[in-house]
Amino acid sequence: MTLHNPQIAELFNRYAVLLEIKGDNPFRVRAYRNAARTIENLPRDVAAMLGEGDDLTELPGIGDDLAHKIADIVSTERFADFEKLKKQFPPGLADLTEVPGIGPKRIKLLHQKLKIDSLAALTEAARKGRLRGVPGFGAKMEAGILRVAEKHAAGEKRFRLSVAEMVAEPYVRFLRRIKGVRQVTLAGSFRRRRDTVGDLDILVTAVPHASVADRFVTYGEVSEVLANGPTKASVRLKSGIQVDLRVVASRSYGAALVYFTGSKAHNITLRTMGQRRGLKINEYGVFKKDKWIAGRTEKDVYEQLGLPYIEPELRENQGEIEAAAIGKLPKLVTLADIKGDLHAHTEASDGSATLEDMAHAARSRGYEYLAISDHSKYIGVTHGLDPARLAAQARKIERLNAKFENFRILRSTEVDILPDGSLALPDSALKPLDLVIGAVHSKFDLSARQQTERIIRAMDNRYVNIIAHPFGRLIGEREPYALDIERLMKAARERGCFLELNAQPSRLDLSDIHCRMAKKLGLKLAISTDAHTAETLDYMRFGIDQARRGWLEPDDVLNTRGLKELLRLLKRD
Ligand code: DGT
Ligand code: CA
Ligand code: CA
Repeated sequence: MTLHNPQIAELFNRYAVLLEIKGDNPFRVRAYRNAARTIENLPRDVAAMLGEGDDLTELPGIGDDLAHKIADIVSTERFADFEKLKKQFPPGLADLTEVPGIGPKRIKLLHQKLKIDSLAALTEAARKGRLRGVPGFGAKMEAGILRVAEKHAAGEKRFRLSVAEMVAEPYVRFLRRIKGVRQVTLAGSFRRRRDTVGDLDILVTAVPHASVADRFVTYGEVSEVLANGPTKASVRLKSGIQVDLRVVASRSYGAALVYFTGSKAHNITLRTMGQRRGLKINEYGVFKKDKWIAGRTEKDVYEQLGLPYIEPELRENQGEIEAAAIGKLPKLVTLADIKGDLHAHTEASDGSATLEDMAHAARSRGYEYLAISDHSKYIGVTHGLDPARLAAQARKIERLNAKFENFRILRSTEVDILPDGSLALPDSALKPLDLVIGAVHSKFDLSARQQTERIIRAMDNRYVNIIAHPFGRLIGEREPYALDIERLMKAARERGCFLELNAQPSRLDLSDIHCRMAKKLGLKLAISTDAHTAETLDYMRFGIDQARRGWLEPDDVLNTRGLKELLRLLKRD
């Protein structure tokens, strides 16, 4: 299994772009885009699903034809239709879509007006200011193009945490099966749960002479061996991710784990603290006058510095060591603290599960409530609900709720915030709901002041409770839009509104830094999955990861409250 979900999704997206440039049937174009989105958001690797005989046509937007194509791509490692279509165009043309904001129409325009047919040509034109004359290409677009070019030049590519997980888990299983191996632990930014990782760092303890590194480089997914020594190795996988391995003895496990979990800045501060106590700290242990005194567990290492254990998510040298020293570490929120999910979709709009299935899935996760927040009817939104459909859904929810004990579906909507800050649904449609989520899905290019005021205006509506994915970023695809987040947070707090930490691994919006800002400002956040399928209610854990990185405690999170208290907190005025 070689091509993973993100790569298959990318192939489909690029294919859709070429189809569109060619002027192919718009339904076909949309079908490939939808399929790309489905695959991208799957919680499991599609290659693994095929391996287990799963029927892909059960996935939303995947019919017989697409299911065959996916199976083909997985088994042949190439997308034949795409290769064929590509031959009709200059070779670099589809790469142009990597630039945020550049779609088929603009590519066509660039090609016709300036004969631009590759990223290199585009960069060159941007540098020389030749794009200025082309309609729709302002200074902002120019800056975006140059940013993408820089990233390419630096070979800098980071991978979403969820993608890294899909790649890492089978590798870890492979390593666990090697004879003589004891522990296998993922360290680095992966363990600190950063939203993206640059590479994977795997720490292994093993009996002496277990030849772990030699086996490590034989893994089927390896495309290139970068280094291979007795206790260290590095490889690049076919997915493009680099993986570093370190093998240590058991008595160094804790010290090595501290070292390779990082962050580097956290480690440097620890080492400096150690020096003041006459201790040397490295990946092999804590040493006093060259004598090993600790290193078996992480707790032992921190203890030598007079510190309690510090959770990996906090290890960014952002005050966690100082907080630990005075016994003021936060008691971080955990998945077990979450009492419900406040943002989910059903087949009524663009989700794929029924209301009943979503409720069942939420109950089986031990939740007390689930908000069903299908999209409002608005241009560009597929199957958005108008007031009549929303009211009908609310009645259906009430009938279902009558059957539940200790569980409730909350009537909600994800209503579009229009460019002027008004909402896509009238107040009369919002009033009967249990909670209203406002979201921006259009006009991303407003100035920070305009965008902030647009959202504040939406919160001026007394029925609005939560602002979804406040920055609108899509990790690796779309930059966050300009926003005065501190002003927005203060405005939310004043109005009794909340902001969302959207737990989709492609969003994670608000980010860790903004979680911390919200906590400092005394604004509670909702951690919500925005699930479009029953399975992806499990994305909650990705939201929890970022909340923990943002120092959030249960009290800082809206949906750690039981139903009664939640409804009280949602009341405005
Ligand atoms: P990444 O891969 O860019 O997402 O971030 P990390 O934190 O995983 O960084 P990476 O893979 O370069 O190194 C893994 C850990 O190893 C890092 O978090 C701390 C440790 N480390 C790496 N280089 C150094 C160093 O020069 N000094 C110290 N103290 N630690 C280092
Ligand atoms: Ca790393
Ligand atoms: Ca590394």
